[in-house]
Amino acid sequence: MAEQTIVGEAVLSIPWEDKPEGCADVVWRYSENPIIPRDAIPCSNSIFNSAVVTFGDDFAGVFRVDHRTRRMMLHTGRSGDGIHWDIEPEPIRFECDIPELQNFAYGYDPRVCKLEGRYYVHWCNWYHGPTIGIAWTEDFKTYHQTENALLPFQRNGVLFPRKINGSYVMLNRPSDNGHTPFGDIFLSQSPDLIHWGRHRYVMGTIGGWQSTKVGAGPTPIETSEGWLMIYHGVLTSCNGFVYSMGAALLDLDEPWKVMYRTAPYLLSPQRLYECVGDVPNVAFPCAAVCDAETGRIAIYYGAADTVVCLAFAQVGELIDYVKQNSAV
Ligand code: BMA
Repeated sequence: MAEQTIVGEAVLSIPWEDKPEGCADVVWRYSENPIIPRDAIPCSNSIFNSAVVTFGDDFAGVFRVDHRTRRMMLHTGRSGDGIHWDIEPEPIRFECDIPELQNFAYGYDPRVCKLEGRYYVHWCNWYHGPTIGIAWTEDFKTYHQTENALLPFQRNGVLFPRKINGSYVMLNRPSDNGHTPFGDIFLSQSPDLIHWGRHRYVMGTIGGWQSTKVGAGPTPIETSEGWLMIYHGVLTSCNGFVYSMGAALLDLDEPWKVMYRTAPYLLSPQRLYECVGDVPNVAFPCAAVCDAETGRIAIYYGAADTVVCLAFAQVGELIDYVKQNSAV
């Protein structure tokens, strides 16, 4: 095994499947994909772009469920193995004492970050346009919603799992009110998870599969080589947007500094469940569970805006690949 290591906890129960014989990919798909079908609960039109973390000896998560009304809602899910999930039939009702934010209109593309003993949920939250909503929970039963992090229009808010140089840090992606045809990744810093500033540019589009826009995916993974940021990149084809997955290594102390990023994609929509659905040709990563002991990474991604899928990587192999196939 390569010597690059994950800084974090051991998760011996991580979902895992060895790379198939003869597979040349650095990120490979779970053979039983999709792991969550679109109709897993009675109200769901689709379940995708969802966030998963370890919770005690088990797993918990916040799932994007587009209802049959086509309202975008967030639901709690629980799992013993990270693969088979029980999604609650009722959406999350956030506790919130801020009158202006109590009227939850929609939420989508959640991320969950374990930070200082709490689980912070952040998602694309409507407040006169899409912005980044934040709530925390300790039990995945009661969720305490706090201030939106930023002004509209924003998507893909992604918290780092610890303070860096005394500040909380969040990646974000300024956007517009629609199906944004542009988008670079920025980073904002906060003393208290309420007030955000000291904004920094992280990275933008560079061509090919990442030529229209880019956005951060799972909680960045701390490694011996820097923060491993898995992200999505978008290409505009004559049939519309194509969402693929790549990765970058960010400086540990100044994470707006990109050291390496993948010129080729790591995974692009090629399987039927990624190419056919409510929005074809989408692979959209939102979460990763990592085992510091073995270097295993399990990536959760939404496919075709319809279902939830799993893919796997080995940290050493992934970091070597990012370094050797980089265009910054
Ligand atoms: C983005 C977001 C994602 C979605 C993607 C493709 O703007 O809305 O939730 O997966 O478009 O439709």
